[in-house]
Amino acid sequence: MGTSVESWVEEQAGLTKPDKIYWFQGDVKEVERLIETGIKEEKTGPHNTFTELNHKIFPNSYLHRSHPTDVARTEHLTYVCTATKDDAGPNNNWMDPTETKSMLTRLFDGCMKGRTMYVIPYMMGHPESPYAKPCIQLTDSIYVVVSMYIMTRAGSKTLERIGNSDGFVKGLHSIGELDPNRRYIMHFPEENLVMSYGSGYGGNALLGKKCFSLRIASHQGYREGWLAEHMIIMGVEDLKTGETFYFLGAFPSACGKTNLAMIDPVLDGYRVTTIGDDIAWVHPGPDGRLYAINPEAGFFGVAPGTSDRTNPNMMKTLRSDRFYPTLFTNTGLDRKTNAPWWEGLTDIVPENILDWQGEVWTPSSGKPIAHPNSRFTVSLYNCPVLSDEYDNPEGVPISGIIFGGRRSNTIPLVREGFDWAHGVFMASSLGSETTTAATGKVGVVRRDPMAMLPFCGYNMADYFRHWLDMEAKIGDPPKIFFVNWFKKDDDGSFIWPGFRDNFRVIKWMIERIKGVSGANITPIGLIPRYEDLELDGLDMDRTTYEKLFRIKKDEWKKEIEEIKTFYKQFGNRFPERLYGYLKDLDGYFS
Ligand code: GTP
Ligand code: SPV
Ligand code: MN
Repeated sequence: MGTSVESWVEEQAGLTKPDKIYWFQGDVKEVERLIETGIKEEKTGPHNTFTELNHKIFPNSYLHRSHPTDVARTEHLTYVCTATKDDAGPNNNWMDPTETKSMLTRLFDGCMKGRTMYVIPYMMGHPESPYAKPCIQLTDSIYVVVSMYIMTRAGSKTLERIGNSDGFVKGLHSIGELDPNRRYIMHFPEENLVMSYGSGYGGNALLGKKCFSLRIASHQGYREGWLAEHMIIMGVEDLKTGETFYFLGAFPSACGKTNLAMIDPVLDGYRVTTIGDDIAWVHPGPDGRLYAINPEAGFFGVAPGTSDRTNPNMMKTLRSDRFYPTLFTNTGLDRKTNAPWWEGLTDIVPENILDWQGEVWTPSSGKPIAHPNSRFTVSLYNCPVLSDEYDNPEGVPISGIIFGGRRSNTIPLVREGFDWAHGVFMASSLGSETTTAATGKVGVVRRDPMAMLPFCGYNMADYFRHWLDMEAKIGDPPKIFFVNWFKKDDDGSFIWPGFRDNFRVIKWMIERIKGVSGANITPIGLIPRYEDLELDGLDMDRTTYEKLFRIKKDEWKKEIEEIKTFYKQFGNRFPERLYGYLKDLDGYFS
């Protein structure tokens, strides 16, 4: 009799029928060999596993071109299969677990014939952390193995930790035929199991990321009294006093988390250090504060818009040669230098360039060069501002939580919640314009509470109650803020400069936490007065300030209606307390 891991792997191999089974050890020589194999893999159309890039420009880097229909998360093909539909809630697609399994059994049957099945043991979280979780992913994609090596703590050590227990999270993945009509990202939170078929894209295929660390883990957190969140973790050090304040920050996909997580402050006297850019596991600590860890070990970040001007620390991360390798997925390729290129990297487009599908690009084509959701996969250890606390198994104590969305209008640059519950209300009402991180229409406002709509593995009504109940478990709750970097002027341009200037807003938050800065009380929250914001070096007069903070009655009436419609879907299960805040707002604006 083998271990539970061995018997589970055997069972899945019996179903998928690979030619070979390969147990991933997790050493760098092995990864080099896998990349070599990937380079040689047969190219099917523009799809191609790895091409070596110019290591003088980006050390250890390789380009991956995905299947052209497999470039983003597919939320309509993503399901949470709990025993009852109500437990998944109106926020999730749902299918009966037994029916789903028989459908998936037919799909997975023999799907790895002629292929190798890779067994990836991995940890989410530092192995010594009380909050870390051991997992096993099975996959038939080398791109996924190499990505998991960068994004998680992967390798055979995890097998020792699991031993003969069956307390590990199971993930079965096959790229199948990469056919969008045969694509399913299926979650079984009651069994700590994910089955994903037909996609090789990050959020669909790296099962430690959104599938486990958010959907399954949020369900675990609900049962066990903690939170799994779509959040950055950053430290802000005041160089004068030596104090560090840790923040969590939640923004929907492609709305600025990576940028904020490693912001290079425009203001002197502060230093920001990064702990995570996408996922945080948050636990109430013994001292009554909230503690957060980043379960991941890498960044899977949006390439377009990333440059030395907007995000110098990410550019340094990509130029670091510390950790092998770095992947670029669906960027363009500068044929002269053999380096990746994307919109926003440089002002001038290189002359001899291939688009993300490997086609010669001409300005008259009107097509993008890099796919708008093209991404890089790079180790956290390459980040020049990685926090010393990143590897602290206990995590860091949180002083402030920031929520934000992408909104052309209505929502001001920043506001502070009156208290924890009001902060939870603001977060539960978060609306944001959709982006290319998920397939579907771009630029339409949808409610995306806590930036978790696509990732909450259970009924969001229960999730909101869980957030409200958290207050009683923490004596000293962090302040909650809500930001919008994306408000637009009548001519369609962003009013706020954003990026490194966002630090001006962070500074106000720190002063609020310390209790040394003022604010105006408004019906939608506490708002900085013009004089409360440090605007030195910015050409920003009171008129612009007005534009960023003006509360327009007609816009808010519309907002309130949209929030009401969203809340109503949850029926009686929805917490009354949040309706209370909405009623107050409604009363004020009507
Ligand atoms: P996921 O990885 O999808 O969860 O997204 P993310 O929230 O980490 O997104 P990211 O930071 O990569 O930002 C996505 C896009 O928003 C990029 O194109 C950025 O250039 C742009 N962006 C980030 N911060 C700002 C800002 O302050 N202002 C403006 N106008 N754009 C920004
Ligand atoms: C997101 O879409 O929020 C991402 C990218 O962070 S993925 O991991 O693909 O979900
Ligand atoms: Mn994300």
